[in-house]
Amino acid sequence: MENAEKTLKEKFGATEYAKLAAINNPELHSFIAKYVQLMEPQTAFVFTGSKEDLDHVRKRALERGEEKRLAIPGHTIHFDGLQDQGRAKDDTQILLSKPVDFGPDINVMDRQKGLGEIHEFLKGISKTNELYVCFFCLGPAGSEFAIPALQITDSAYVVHSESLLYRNGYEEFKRLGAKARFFKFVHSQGELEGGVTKNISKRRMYMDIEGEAAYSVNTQYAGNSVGLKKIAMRLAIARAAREGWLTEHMFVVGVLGPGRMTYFSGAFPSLCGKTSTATLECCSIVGDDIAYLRNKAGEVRAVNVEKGVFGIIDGVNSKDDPVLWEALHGKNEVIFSNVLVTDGGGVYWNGKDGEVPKRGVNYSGEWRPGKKSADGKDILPSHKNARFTIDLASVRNLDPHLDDPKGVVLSGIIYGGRDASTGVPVEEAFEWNHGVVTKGATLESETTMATLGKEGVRSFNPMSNVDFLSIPIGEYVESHLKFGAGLGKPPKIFSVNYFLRDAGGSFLNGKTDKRVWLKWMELRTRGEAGAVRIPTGLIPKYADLRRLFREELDKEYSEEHYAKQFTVKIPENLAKIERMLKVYRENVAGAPRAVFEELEAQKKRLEAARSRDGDYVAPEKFPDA
Ligand code: SPV
Ligand code: MN
Repeated sequence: MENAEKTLKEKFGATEYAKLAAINNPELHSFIAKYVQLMEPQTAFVFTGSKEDLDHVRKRALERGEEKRLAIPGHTIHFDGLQDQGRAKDDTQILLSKPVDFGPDINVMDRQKGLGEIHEFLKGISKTNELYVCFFCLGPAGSEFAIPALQITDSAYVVHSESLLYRNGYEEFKRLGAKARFFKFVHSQGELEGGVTKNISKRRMYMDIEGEAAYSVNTQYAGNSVGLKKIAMRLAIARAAREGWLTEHMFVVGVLGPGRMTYFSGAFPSLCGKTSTATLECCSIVGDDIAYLRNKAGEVRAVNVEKGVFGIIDGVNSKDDPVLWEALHGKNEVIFSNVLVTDGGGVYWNGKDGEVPKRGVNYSGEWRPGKKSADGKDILPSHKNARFTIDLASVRNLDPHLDDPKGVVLSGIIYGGRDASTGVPVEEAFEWNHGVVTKGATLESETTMATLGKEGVRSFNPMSNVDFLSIPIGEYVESHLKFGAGLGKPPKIFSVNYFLRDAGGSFLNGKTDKRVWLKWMELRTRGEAGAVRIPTGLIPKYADLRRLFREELDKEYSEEHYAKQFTVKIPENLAKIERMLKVYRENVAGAPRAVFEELEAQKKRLEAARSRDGDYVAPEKFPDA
């Protein structure tokens, strides 16, 4: 221990060491000492979240070329390397002493081997960088939900981003001292070339579940580097499973009903409309990406793990996303990433209002319309996974309960994916288990550019959370069923599908129709709207939607359009059930029985409807619920 203190004093110097000494936690001190010794930074800095500390980090990010100033004061641009534009699944591993098969698409590796490899990579990696030791808190500080988090990183951009995205945890660490059950994140961007990570072939993200620690090296893209975001989710999912609560890839929003606010959470895969739903004008936003859910006296209470947004910028425009548009043009801080920077420090992204600029600089370097990549593909002005980072304080529909230590009571949980062919635009599950299985555990979505690899491939993504699972899929689904069994007042479960297309490939919905679906779900949670009972769940009645389309969007919604959107597609639904039965039978060890029971029952209902009315059945053929 004395050795640890000696190392810390030497490496940090008196001023910085004093900040560490204020936290009475020997485990914390020796962990930090271990990594400053191993990573050999030029200098070391302790980030407490004070104004001075923040100024230091902002300045460093500019000096190091990790960020550049834009025309609007407080706005900066960060570029990730060409090969570093999304989460890298192939370089990500869950480390376990006794590796088991988690199910499709999740990499699991021997813990000792993984720790050995990553520590080898970390040796001397920060020689030309400053190392930052930072204290944050996942969830509202001082609450039952809170998890203190230590971030060690040599990237000022990571610290800057985390200062916008997470609550300060320095006071929490001081208060808890040696009692803190904290998560630990170690990151290095590695050697830089032109401001971006050079050794991409040595990129690794390893999550040590047993040690509640995670390591990420030779990457800058925030989904790989910002420890508190998706890396922390792996640690939190495992902790939650042990303790009987849930860590979910969900927004949390209040939906305004007549004279009241009703809270929902929603799980969508990346790039499927999660942030744009959470920032709708008719919503009061608590969070857009990650939620912790706990059973409190039989109700589900949820908090936002974060306090900021690292959101998709592609397609954001003033008409469809007025709340985001304002936040991206205001006096508040914004870190843009991987958009096009125009002459004079303006920014442009795909789908922004106005003309496409004639030139600029983006993640590929100098850019002009028509620019092609080495393999002959068009390079768009901004990457499809280009993003913005803001503090939620800068959005005008921020919910007053963001920092409520008790969280908000959820009345509904929504699952949504990118599904061109099968699901209806909105549907309520019959009850909890039916919803968990047919809407959550069997969610399929087309892949997007949020992860490296091919776009548009239909893939199995239980609860939109498969990328972040740190327990086997079967166990994870079981944890949802168990969680529901303990609830006296379970939230209703819904699905939405914003991406349904007609036979010609055109979308069957407008971008803002989601407001109507939300309002309908709000009424359902209060027992104030009827429904039609179809084999897969409960759907809206035409008359309710016609009224809501008028009220919300001033749009005439025809019965013909309703019939098109809500026709039950029996062959597509049956095919999906077969795919899911196969996956759960063959690829998911220990799948709960309820999965098979719910799917078989749904199959029977669909087959009965088909023998009565054929393959494609209009909603009018089904009875009111
Ligand atoms: C997502 O891809 O789901 C995100 C951004 O929210 S990332 O940090 O890359 O996970
Ligand atoms: Mn996300």
